[in-house]
Amino acid sequence: MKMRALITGISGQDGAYLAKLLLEKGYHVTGAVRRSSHPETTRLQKLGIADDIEYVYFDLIETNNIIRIIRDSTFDEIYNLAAQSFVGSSWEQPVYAADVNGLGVVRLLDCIRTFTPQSRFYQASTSEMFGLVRSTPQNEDTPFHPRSPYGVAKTYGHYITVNYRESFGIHASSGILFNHESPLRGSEFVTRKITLGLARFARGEQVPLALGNLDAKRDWGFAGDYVEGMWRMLQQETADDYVLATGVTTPIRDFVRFAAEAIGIELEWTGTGEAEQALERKTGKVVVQINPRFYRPAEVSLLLGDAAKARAKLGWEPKVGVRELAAMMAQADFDNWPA
Ligand code: NAP
Ligand code: F7E
Repeated sequence: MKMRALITGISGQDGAYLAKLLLEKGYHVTGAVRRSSHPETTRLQKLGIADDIEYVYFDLIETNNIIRIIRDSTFDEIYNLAAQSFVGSSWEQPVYAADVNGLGVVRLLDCIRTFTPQSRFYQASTSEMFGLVRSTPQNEDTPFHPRSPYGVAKTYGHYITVNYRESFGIHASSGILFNHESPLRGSEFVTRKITLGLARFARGEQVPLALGNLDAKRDWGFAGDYVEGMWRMLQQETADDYVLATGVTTPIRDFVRFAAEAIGIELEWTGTGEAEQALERKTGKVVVQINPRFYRPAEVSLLLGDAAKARAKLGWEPKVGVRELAAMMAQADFDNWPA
């Protein structure tokens, strides 16, 4: 009998990589997608797996819909990757973020408790819960101090996952994942915004790329490595919580430099604060400029993860470092331009 997995958020970056991994392992994969006038399977098509998945319409806001899906099938593993995942817009739609990223988790968990308590559950938690970090590096014992409606909602999602594990014995694990990226990353996240902007510049449309806070530091890994960690969590005899991270932190400015170098753009930085710019050394043209519109009401300035527990208990290791990641993304956008 094939193992059966349900992936919510399958149309997103992680959903696509996880679906590919599970299909390679011989799983039957059910993909939960939101109905839309234009069904979103672009990423699954890019990985060549769109036709290998059974789709069900799903929305984390609609309890009855979740009940029917969980009641009518038996899933060995349920991966809850669905979320309003863009931190920036969570200040614009804070109630929606709370509903989907917070209450959505308990809607799903309570259906599992009622209809299929033997299913194993993965919750997509986040380093954004550490927010205004209390200590560095951050691990499973670091206290949370989320800085955005997104982070606050995800913190509820994390604790309700722990609570259903402790209350009802559900095999529910929470993966506290630091930023992970890929050529399939959404275009509003800073890494992909950078690689798309640089590809556009390199291809001759020399429009400056407008960014916000270049001093923020992130621990960036490759999404393909991180979905392997999700799967490993659900293969453990006992459910638990794990940090997945590379243990290297990099300012946004350096990610710009790594990506630019990979496609042959040499940069020279000038100015400070809102006047900071990156010029192409060869031509003096402006490649990057600052637009305060992209500053956040409250910033997460530094994230640096300690994944020692995942290394020891899951045997998980990230394989792709930040320079290689930036080069992979920049090259893909350069090769595929116009996107
Ligand atoms: P993503 O590309 O933005 O994908 C999010 C997915 O959630 C999409 O499939 C989206 O569907 C779906 N979704 C949004 N609202 C929904 C709703 N109300 N009901 C059902 N589905 C909904 O995000 P990602 O980068 O793959 O991240 C996957 C998960 O990991 C998210 O929960 C995110 O918060 C979390 N996470 C991500 C990172 C990271 O660095 N990537 C780090 C830590 C945690 P549509 O295609 O219809 O919009
Ligand atoms: O921002 C700064 C911005 O939007 C990273 C999500 O997957 O990872 C992601 O959240 C940093 C921030 O990701 C721009 O201020 C500067 O400090 O790429 P981001 P994020 O907010 O870290 C976590 C772990 C998740 O869980 C989330 O789902 O970059 N920044 N200039 C900018 N950010 C954006 N988006 N755009 C800019 O122009």
